[in-house]
Amino acid sequence: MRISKSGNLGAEVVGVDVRQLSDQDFSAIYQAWLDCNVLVVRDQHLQLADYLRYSQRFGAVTPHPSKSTRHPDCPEITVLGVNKFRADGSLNNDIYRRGAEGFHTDGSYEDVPFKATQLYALAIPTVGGDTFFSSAYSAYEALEDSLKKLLADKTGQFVYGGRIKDNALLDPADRHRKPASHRLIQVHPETGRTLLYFDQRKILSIDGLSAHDSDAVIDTLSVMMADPPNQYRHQWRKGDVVIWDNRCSYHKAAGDYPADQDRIHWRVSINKN
Ligand SMILES: O=C(O)CCC(=O)C(=O)O
Ligand SMILES: [Fe+2]
Repeated sequence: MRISKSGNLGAEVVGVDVRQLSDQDFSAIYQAWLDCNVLVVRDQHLQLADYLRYSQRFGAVTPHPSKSTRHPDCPEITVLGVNKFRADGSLNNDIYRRGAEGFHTDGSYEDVPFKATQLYALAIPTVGGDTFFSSAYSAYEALEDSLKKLLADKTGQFVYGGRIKDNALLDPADRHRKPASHRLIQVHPETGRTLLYFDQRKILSIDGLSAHDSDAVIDTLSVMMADPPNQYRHQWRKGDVVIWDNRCSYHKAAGDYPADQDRIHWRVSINKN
């Protein structure tokens, strides 16, 4: 097994079969993931059960709230990129551009957000379809001192769909959940590093500010998140298994590949334990 790190964001592992991974090699992978926030394992050949078993080494895997996109034989696995054309032949952007509407962190609408998300690439288009990542540690460091101070003790309210109610992938009965509350400046529980916890697509408001000031701060942070500092762009290959740390990174899909080609991933949400 060989692990190469590209700076402090993104690590690549080659020469390993995750179906047969020793505890020692898994520890090295886990540490590289903590160090680099995003970890890519190349060249895997996995069945549903293999993928689930490997994912569970990072923590408990739970079904995603979008029921319509769960794998029919395995609810813990969401399938990305299938059924992107409607019966009338039109392109369904909720599927095709899922995750492409801006940098975000997954599960901020949960009281305990997903620790990690992992994707396994089953089909990759010939062009486009990359995923962009960036570091929430770097975003914190890039904040003006006045904003670091203002946000130090603030919490935000987060809900699936956020201020614009972008929640078409949820069943109608699941669209009215209570927002979750999270501190905006956090210390990562495993690395001890300080980060900005923010998701422009899911945040509703910042507690303790007037509606005007809350919107103004959300707008300022959203401008930074349009092109956040310290990015890694992942160009997918079939067989890649990529895991990212939702506690300290943001990501977005490019959403730009030819729609007549397949881009299909198995996706899991990994919880704290
Ligand atoms: O398809 C991708 O590249 C990422 C989609 C996404 O945001 C997610 O799976 O959470
Ligand atoms: Fe996402």
